[in-house]
This record gives sequence, structure tokens and C-alpha cells, in this order.
Amino acid sequence: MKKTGLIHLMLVLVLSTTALADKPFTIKLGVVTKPGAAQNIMAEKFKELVEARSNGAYTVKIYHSASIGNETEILQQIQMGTIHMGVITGGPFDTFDPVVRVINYPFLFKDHDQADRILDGPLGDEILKSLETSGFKGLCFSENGFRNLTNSKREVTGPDQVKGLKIRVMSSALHKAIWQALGANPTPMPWPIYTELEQGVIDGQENPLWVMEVYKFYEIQKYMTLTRHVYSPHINVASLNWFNRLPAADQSLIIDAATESAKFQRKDNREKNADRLALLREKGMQVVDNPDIDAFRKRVAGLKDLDLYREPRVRDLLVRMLAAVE
Ligand code: EAX
Repeated sequence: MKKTGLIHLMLVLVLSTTALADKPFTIKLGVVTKPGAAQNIMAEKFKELVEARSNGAYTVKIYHSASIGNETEILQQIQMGTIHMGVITGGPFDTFDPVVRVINYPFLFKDHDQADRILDGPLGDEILKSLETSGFKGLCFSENGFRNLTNSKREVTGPDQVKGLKIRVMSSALHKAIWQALGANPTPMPWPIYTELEQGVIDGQENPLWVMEVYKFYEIQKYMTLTRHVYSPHINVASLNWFNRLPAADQSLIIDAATESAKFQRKDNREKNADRLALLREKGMQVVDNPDIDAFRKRVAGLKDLDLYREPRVRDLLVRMLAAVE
């Protein structure tokens, strides 16, 4: 315990002196996805704004395509301060702070407007603030988007056809529980997963529309169902130790640039969805537009009573979140 504390302090000192001495200072930012992905669009916009506004004081280096590890590993490096920032999906985050499970709750948000209103409001702030307990400065939410099911086996119009499908899920206890409740055989696996889908290690996966396009899942997944079962935000985070030692003006610059980039990215992502759906159909995917959402909802209704939400502060936030979306 003591030793870890000392190493931590040394790291902090190294990081803070470098921040003052080196100009430009290079902000190392990690994303697991590749150029063209939602996370990368967020990261690239952030880079553009920070570099343009800091008068040469900061450059941003984006480590992408899992070059520095999967999302769990990127988060660990951010905790240690060896990577300064990340754009990370909600899934793997919930092992670091179970409060993140509240925003990934199935069928929580009705639409984008509601998601924005809540995540950009006091409840979203509470979640960002909570991340400080695990060493992250939560900056803002950009988006992966509403997640949809794809698979290579059969058309899915309701949960009955999900039964027995081997579905890859993110490394998240919540996502695993959702697919268990739906009758699937969920397999947690880090990103990327093309090879596993191609080789049939898994039958299906679930992600927003951009993923099926950017990662060419239309080549290997014939069936898609617009389940929109989870709204999947990205949490934009910085290493708390690093961030706390920045001058106040630089902190504001980073927060403002991240917030503006998130607004830009969410809009961009949403504007492209109609064309994406058309493209995926054109590429041969068979799409179920209106599955039996009520039946899906019923199967996951008991999730809020699981141990996943047992911790009092997590439960309390879930209860207030569910009330806020009513
Ligand atoms: O953004 O692991 C996942 O399913 C994520 O959604 C992935 O990073 C794609």
C-alpha cells in the first residue's frame, strides 16, 4: 500500500514537472478504435481544438486501434498517469466504478434529446464526479450511440430467437447480465472482434450502426435487429493526478475543448445514421426495423434488483435516473 502510494507520488511529480518544463506538452490520448470510428472523431476534434487554442502549449497524440491495449488497459494507464486521456465506452468502465452501470441501464433513454439532457445535466455531472474516486477526471460524454444486435444465424424479431445465440459482449458485468436475461450465451471479449465473428467463435454482437459500417460487419453478419437496447455513451476522461496539477486556465481549455468536441461528435454521428442504415441494407444485411421491444424490456426488467446495483450510492443514483427518464 505504502509503496504504491510512493510510486504514485513520484509519477505525479514527474508528470507535473514535465508539464511545466516542456512546451509543447504532448497530451497522450488513447482510444481502442480505428480512424473513422466514433471515438476517433471525438479525439480528432479535441486535438484540433486544443492545438488551435493553446498557442502551441499543447499537442495531442492519439493512440488508436488498440496500439496501447484494450479499453481496460487504457483506463489502467490513465489511472497511473502514463496516458493522460481517453475516450472510452461505458462497458469496461463499470469494473472501475459501478456507477457507470446506471447510464448503461437497458432501455433507459427514449431518444438522443433525453440522453443529452440527462448526461449534460446534474445526473451526468454526478457520474463524472464519482469517477474521481477511481483516479479519473470525468470531462464529458460523447457517444457510441444506441446499440443494435447483429448475428450470422437467424432473423431476430424478439427475445425468443435470441435464445442460445453466442453473443460477444463488452467486458462488463452489466452487459453480460443483460444478454443472459435475454436468453443468449454471452461471451465477454475486448474490442476488436471481427476475426472471432468471421471464424464463428461467436454468432453475434451488439453495437451502434457506425460500427457495422466502419468495421465492415455486413461482410460477416447477415441479420441485424434495431433493438436499441442500450444507449452507449463514451466517457471522456483524464488522469486525475495529471489534470489537478494543470493551471486553472489549461483545465478550462481542456474541459471546453472536450465539451465542444463531444457536441460536434454526437451531432455528426446522428446525422450519418440514416445513410448508414441504407448502406448496410445495400450491402445485404437483413434488417428488422421494429422488433418486439416490449418483450425485450420485460426480460430485462429484473436487472435493477440484481447485486450489480446493490451498493447504496449506485442504487440511489439508479432510482433517481429511472425517475428522471419517466
Ligand atoms: O466502439 O467494445 C465495444 O463494443 C465498443 O462499442 C467498441 O469500442 C466499439
